[in-house]
Amino acid sequence: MARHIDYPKLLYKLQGLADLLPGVNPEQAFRAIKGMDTKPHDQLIRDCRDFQERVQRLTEDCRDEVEKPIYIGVVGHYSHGKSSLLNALIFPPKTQAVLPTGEGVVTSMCTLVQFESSGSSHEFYEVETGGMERPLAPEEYQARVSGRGKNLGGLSHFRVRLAVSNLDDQLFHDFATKRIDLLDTPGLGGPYWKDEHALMRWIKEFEVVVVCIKATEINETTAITVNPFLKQFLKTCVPVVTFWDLWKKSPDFKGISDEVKARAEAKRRITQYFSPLEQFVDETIFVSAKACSDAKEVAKDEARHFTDQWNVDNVRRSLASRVRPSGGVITRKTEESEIDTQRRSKVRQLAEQLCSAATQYAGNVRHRIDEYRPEGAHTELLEEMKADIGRDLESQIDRLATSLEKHFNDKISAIGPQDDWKIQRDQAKEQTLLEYSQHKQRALKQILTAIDRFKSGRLDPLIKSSGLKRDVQGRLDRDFKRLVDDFSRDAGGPGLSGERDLIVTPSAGAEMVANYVAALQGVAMALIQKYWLGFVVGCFIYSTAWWLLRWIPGIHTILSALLAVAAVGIVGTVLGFASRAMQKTKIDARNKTLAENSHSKLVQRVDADLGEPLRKLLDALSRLTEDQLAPIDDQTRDVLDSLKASLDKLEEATYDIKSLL
Ligand SMILES: Nc1nc2c(ncn2[C@@H]2O[C@H](COP(=O)(O)OP(=O)(O)O)[C@@H](O)[C@H]2O)c(=O)[nH]1
Ligand SMILES: [Mg+2]
Repeated sequence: MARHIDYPKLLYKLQGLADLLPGVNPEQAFRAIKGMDTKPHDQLIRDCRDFQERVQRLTEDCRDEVEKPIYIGVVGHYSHGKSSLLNALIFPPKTQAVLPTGEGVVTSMCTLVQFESSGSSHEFYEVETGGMERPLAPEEYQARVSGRGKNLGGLSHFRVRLAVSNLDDQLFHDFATKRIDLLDTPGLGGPYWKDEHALMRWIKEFEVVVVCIKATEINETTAITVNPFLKQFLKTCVPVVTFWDLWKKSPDFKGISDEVKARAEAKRRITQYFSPLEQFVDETIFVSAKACSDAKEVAKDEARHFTDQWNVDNVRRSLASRVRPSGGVITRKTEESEIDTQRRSKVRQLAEQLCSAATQYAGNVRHRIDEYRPEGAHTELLEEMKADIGRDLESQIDRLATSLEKHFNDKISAIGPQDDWKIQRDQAKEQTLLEYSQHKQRALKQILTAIDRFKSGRLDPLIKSSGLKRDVQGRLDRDFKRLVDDFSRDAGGPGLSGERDLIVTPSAGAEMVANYVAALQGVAMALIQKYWLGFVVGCFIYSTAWWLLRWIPGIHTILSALLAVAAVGIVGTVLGFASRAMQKTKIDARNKTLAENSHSKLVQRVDADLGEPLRKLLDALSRLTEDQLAPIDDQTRDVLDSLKASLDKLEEATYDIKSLL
C-alpha cells in the first residue's frame, strides 16, 4: 500500500520552500550595487523571476491541494427534505434546526456547512461573489437563506461553521480534521432554477453527492429536474429516499403492504427514472429525517425497517465509510479512505511536479550563473595590455637607441684631427637629438595607437559586459582618454624630462693634463737620458769657447746667436711633443665620448626618457580601470554566490519534500 503523507509536515516544508524563494531572485541585490547597470544580468534576473513565480505557484497549488476541502453535496428536487436530512444528520434530535426547512421553497441559496474542532459556538457568514464575507447572527442567517429580507443579489453562498464540540458524533471530528464540508443546495426545479450555473460549478467540486428523492415522488417529474445534474457528476452518489414514513400514502406503492416490497419497488422506480443512479441503487437508504429530528419513536411494527434514528444514522455510516478507512476502524496506520487516497495521489502529483520544476530551474539558473560569474577577466586583460604594450615599447626603445648610437657615432667619427673637437661634438649632439626627437614622436604615436586599439578592441567590450553603469562607463572613458592625452602632450612637448642628457659629452680635461704632463716628461726625459752627455760637453765647449775666443771680435754675438739657435731647437722639440699630446687628447676624448654613449647606456637613457613614463601611464590606466571594475566584479560575484547558496538550499528543501511523498 502506498505511503501516507504527513500533511502538517508537508505544509511546513512547503512554507519553508516558499520562504526561500525571495533568495533566488538576485534583482534587488544587483540593484543595490553602486554604479551597476543590471542590463548584462537581465536575462538571469528574468530567469530567476520566472523560476520564483513558477515555484511559488506550484507551491501554492500543492498547499491548496493539501488544504482543499472535500465537498459532499446534498442535492435533489426542492422540498424533498434535503435540509431536513442535513439537520437530522448533524444535530441531535429535538434541537432547533440550524438549516431552515419548510414547505415550498425554503433554501434559496447554497449553504456550505463546515466543521471546526476548536470552535465553541456555531458561526454564520454570507459570502459575496468576490469572496468577501460578512458574519451573520443565527436568526439572520435563517431569514437570509430562506430569501426573506434583503435581496440576495451579489451573494455567492452562505457558510456555516459548526463547532464540533457541540455535535456529538465522532464523524464530524473526522470531517473537521479532513476538512470535509457538506453543501446544502437549493432545490432543483424550483424558482431558484436560475442558480443552475452555481450548482454546476459546485458539482465539479463534489467528491460525493447525496441525492434526496421524496418517497412519494420517485417519478419522471423529479427525474427531469435531477438527472441533468447527475449526468454531469461521475463520482459516488448516495441515493436517499426521504419521507419514508409516508410511503404508504403514495399511490406509487398502491397494493403494496409489505415494507420490503415497497423498498424493492422504490429501487425499481429509481432505476427506471434515474439512470445515473442505477449503479448505486443497491445502497439506497430509506429515511425519515423529520421523524428523527422530532425524536419520534419508531412504532413497533416499523422497527424492522427503521433504526431508532429513522435510518438517518445509516446515512451517517455510509458517509463515514467513504471518509474512514474500510470498516470504519483504523486497523493499520497505512490504511486510508477512498477520499484520502484520492487526495494523496493529487498532492503527490503536484508536489512531484513542484520538485522536478524546482530542480530543473535551479539547474538552468546555475548554468547561467557559471556563464555570468566574473572570474577577474579584467585583471587578466589589463596585465595583457601592460605586457603587450610593454613588448612594443621595448622594441621601440631598442630601435631608438640603435639609431641614436648610429647617428652620433657616425658624426663623432667624422670629426677630423684638424677640426675643433668641442664645436663639432656639440653640433653632432644637437643634430642627433633633433633626429631622436622626430623618431621618438613616431614611436610614441605607434604606442599610443596600440593603447587605443587595445582599449577599443579588448577593454571596451569587457567594460560593457561588466555591468558598469553607462554614466560611470562614460566617466571611465573620459578619465582614460585624459590620462593618455596628458601623457602625449607632455611626451610630445619639447624636452621630455632627461632628453638633453640622452647623449653624454664627457670632458677630457684630465686626459689633456695627463697628456701634456707626459709630453713634458717626454721632453725632459729625452734631454736627460739621450742628450745629457752632449749637453754637458756642449756647455763645456761653449763656455770654453766663450772665454778662449774672446779676442775674436764679435765672437760673443756669434756665440749668442748659436745659443739662440740651440734654444729654438729645444723649443721646437717641446712643441712637437705638445702637439702630439693634443692629438692624443682628442682621440681620448672621442673614445671616452663613444664609450659613454654605448648602445647599452643609450638603451638605459631612452628607457628612462620614454619607457619609464610610458610604463607609469600604463600602470595608471590599468589602476583606473581596475578601480572601477573590481568592486562591481566583487559584488557581482557575491550576489551570484549567494544566489547559488539559495539554490542549494532550495534543492535541499525539495529533497525534504520528496522524502515525505
Ligand atoms: N413527513 C416528513 N416530512 C419531512 C421529511 N423531511 C422533511 N420533511 C418536511 O418537508 C418540508 C421540506 O423539507 P426541506 O428539508 O426544507 O426540503 P428541501 O427543500 O429539500 O431542503 C419541511 O416542512 C419538512 O419538515 C420526512 O422525512 N418526513
Ligand atoms: Mg432546503
